[in-house]
Amino acid sequence: MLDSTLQATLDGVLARNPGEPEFHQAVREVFDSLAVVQERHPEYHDMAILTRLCEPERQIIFRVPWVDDRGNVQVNRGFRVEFNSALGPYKGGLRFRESVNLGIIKFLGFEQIFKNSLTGLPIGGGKGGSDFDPAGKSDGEVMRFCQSFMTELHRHIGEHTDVPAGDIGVGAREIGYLFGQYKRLTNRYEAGVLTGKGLDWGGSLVRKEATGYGATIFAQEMLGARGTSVEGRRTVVSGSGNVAIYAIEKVQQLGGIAITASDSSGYVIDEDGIDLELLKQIKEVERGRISEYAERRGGRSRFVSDGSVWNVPGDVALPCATQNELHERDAKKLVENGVIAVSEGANMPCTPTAVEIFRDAGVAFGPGKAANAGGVATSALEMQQNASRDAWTFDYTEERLTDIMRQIHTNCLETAEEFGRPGDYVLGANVAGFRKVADAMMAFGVI
Ligand code: NDP
Ligand code: 2IT
Repeated sequence: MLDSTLQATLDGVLARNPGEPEFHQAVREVFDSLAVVQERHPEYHDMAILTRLCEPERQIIFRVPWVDDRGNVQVNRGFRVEFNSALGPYKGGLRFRESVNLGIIKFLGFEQIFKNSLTGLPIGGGKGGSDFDPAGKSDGEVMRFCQSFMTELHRHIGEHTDVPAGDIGVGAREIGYLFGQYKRLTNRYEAGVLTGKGLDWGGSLVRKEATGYGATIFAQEMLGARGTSVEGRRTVVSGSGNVAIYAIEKVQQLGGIAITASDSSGYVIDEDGIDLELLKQIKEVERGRISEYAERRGGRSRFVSDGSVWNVPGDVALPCATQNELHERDAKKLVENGVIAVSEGANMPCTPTAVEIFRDAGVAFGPGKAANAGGVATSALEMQQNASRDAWTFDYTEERLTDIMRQIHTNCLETAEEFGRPGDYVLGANVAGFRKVADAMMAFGVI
C-alpha cells in the first residue's frame, strides 16, 4: 500500500501519460518499492524527486523516410527518450521492431535509469528505437533505414551527451551502419558515441556476450546465496537472440543444461541440451527461424509451435525475449514444476502477477534492471576503452563484468535486508538504483 502522498504522485504520473500501459507498469513497480524510502527521506518528496524522475528530460520523435528495394518510399517513426542524466550521459539501446511506440520506449528508458545506476558506472538513462523491423529486409534496406535514422539522431547524441547501443532488432550490423553515417555527418571518429561496435572499429570484447552472461551469473549468485549453484540444473530459456544465446553459453560453462530456446514462432526443446554452435549458425549467421534447429538437430529435440515454453519443467528459468512474455499461468506452472530461480535477461518479461507468484512461492527472482545490467555495464566499459584509446583482453573484460554482477547482487541483497525485506531483489534493485540517482538530483537543485 502506498501512503497518500506517494499515491497522489503516482496518480499524477499515470494521468499525464495516458495510453502507455508498459510505462505505467514500470512506474508502478518502482513506486511500490519506494514506499519504504519515502518514510525515511521526506526530503525527496519536498524536492519532487519522483515527479521529476518520471518526466523525461527530453523526448525526440522524428520521421524516418527511406526507399525500399522496389523503389517505394517508406516512412517510419524514430524515437529517442533522454530520460535522466544525473549520473552521466544518457545511455541505453535502440529497439527496431514493428510494435515500438512511445510508451514502450519510455518504459525501457525509465528502467534504464535504475539499471545504469546499479552498475556503479557513470551513465544516465535513455532509450530509443523505431517501428521499423529489420526482419525480412535486405541489407541494403536496413542500411538505408539506418542512414536516414541517424541523419536526424546525430544532432542529439555524442560521447558526452547520449550514447545509444543495441536492443531487439539492433545488433552489430545495424550499429555499423549507424556509426558509419554518424562519422560521415560529423566528420569525427567519435568511437564513444555508440556501443556494441565491431571489434575492428572500437568495439569491446565481451560486449556481445555480456547481457546473457550477466543474467546467468546473476542466477548463479542468487543460487549461491542459497547454498547451491547452476551446475547440473535444467534451465529453461526463452528467446534465441543476442541475450538468450549467451545466457545459454554461460549456463553451459557453469555446468548447467539449457534445454530450450524460442522465437516469435514457437520454441524448441532439446533434452540433450541445446547445441549452441547450431543455434548460433541458424540465428546469428543465417537469421533463420527456431524450427530449423529441431529439423537439423534431430535426436531428442523437437519444435513446438503452440503452447508456452514455460510449461517445460526446469530448475532455473531465464526469460530472454521480450516484455510481458511470462504470465500468471506460466509462473504457476513453473512453480508447480519446482523452479528455484528466475533471472530476467529481458526487460520486464514477467508480468506483475507472475512476479508475485514467484515471491509468494519463495523462488529467487532477479528483476531485469539488476539481472540484465551486464550488457549496459560492458557498454560503459567499451566507453572507457574508447576514451583511453585502448582495447582490453577478453579475460580482463569478463572479470570486470563478473565483478560488477556480483556487486549488483550484493547491493540488492543488502539493501533489501536494510529495509526489512530480506531476499526481495525487486525492492533491493529499485531502492539501491533510486537512492544514487535521487541523491545526485538533490545535489543539483531543481533542474
Ligand atoms: P534480439 O533481437 O537479438 O532477440 C530477440 C529475441 O526475442 C528473438 O528470439 C525474438 O524472436 C524474440 N522476441 C522478440 N519479441 C518477441 C515477441 N513479441 N514474442 C516472442 N518472441 C519475441 O534481442 P535481444 O536478445 O538483444 O533482446 C532480448 C531482450 O533482452 C529484450 O527485452 C531487450 O530489451 C533485453 N535486453 C537486451 C540487452 C542487449 O544488450 N541486447 C541488454 C539488456 C536487456 P523473433 O526472431 O521471432 O523476433
Ligand atoms: O536494455 C539494455 O540495457 C540494453 N539494451 C543495453 C543498453 C546499452 O547501452 O548497452
